[in-house]
Amino acid sequence: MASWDIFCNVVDNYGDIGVTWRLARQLAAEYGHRVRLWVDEPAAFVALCPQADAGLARQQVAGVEVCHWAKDWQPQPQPDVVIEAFGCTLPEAQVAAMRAAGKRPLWLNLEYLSAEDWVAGCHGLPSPQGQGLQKYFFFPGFVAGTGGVLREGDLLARRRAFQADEAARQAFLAGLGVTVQGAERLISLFAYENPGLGEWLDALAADPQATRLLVPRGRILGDLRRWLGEANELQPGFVARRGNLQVQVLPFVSQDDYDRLLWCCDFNAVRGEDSFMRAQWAGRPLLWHIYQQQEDAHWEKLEAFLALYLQGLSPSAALAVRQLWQAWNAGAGMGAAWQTLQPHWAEWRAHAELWCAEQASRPDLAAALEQFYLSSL
Ligand code: TRH
Repeated sequence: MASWDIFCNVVDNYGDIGVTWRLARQLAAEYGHRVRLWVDEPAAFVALCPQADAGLARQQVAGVEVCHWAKDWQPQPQPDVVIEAFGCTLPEAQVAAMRAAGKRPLWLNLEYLSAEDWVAGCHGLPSPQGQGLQKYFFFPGFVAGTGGVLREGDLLARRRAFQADEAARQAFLAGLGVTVQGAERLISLFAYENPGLGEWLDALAADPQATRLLVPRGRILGDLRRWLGEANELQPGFVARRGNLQVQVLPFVSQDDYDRLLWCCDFNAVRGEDSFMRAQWAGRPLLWHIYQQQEDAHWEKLEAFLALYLQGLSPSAALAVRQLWQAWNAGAGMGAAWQTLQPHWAEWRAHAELWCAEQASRPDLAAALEQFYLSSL
């Protein structure tokens, strides 16, 4: 057992805390490590983990000591490993304490997930920090030579058991106030603001196949409200029908329940990094709203992922999926792209499970971190 400190600065949204909270739990549960998670915005953490208390400076949750990373952070006893998540700058006092420590912790900068080619070349590289102190770049990724992606050891078994258990699915959905009518297709929607939403919803409303769209509270609700022509802000519990489309607004659920929601749906629109990965583990077709970066750098990241993900699909299905993702991220063209996709559903669904299995055949991120730590001893 070793001690790990993970530092998380909540930039915006939930991805930073979403990834670090998941990693912290896994390191504690599967490797028996003593893990402290330092987060500067406890409210963001509590959104994902409602049983926690945003007012506490320290609390033990799911085997992890979750601590408020306050501005006047004071040096702590040095752990064996320090993870600086997503280039968040460590407290000066922490860096000074590491320099002064007789036995220096392994210092890792955990980077954002990307499928770009350069990632494998940069994964694990050291960066000298003065006075003999090193920091190492740890890059998650989808291919050999990268740090892998987060996946708990029992995740796929739990997911498959849940998906095979119709009563469990119905009970979970009922807990959210969702009752599926007949052969309705279930779609979940988690996205940034998107001007392309209306075109997609028009297509769903006109589709011969009935759809129930489940929308956890979040940034897309404004676009949804405008399309519906509703005067008031949409709240959890809101339900409306337009043509063959039933829209239902859900609360923002715990991270574990969000997984279950993805497992329940036939199609998941996700965003950022963590929900994007979780939708892949759901083994179902997905639509990725990528986090926008300066100078459109996100487009290369999107295309790099598609170049991997679409391998094995027929050329026409691959083109249809690519066009759908491009339309969603461009915020235009969703109606036509949705129509083009229709003949390819069965193929995409089978492919999603194959992609999931292929990714699961690689070491996951926590295993790769553990290995890196052990090799450093
Ligand atoms: O919130 P995000 O947009 O986070 C983003 C990305 O990580 C992006 O790469 C990063 O640069 C930026 O933040 C700063 O999307 P993401 O990564 O999917 O994180 C959302 C988290 O919220 C994820 O852990 C799932 C969780 N979630 C719930 O727990 N309950 C919910 O109801 C929903 C919708 C999400």
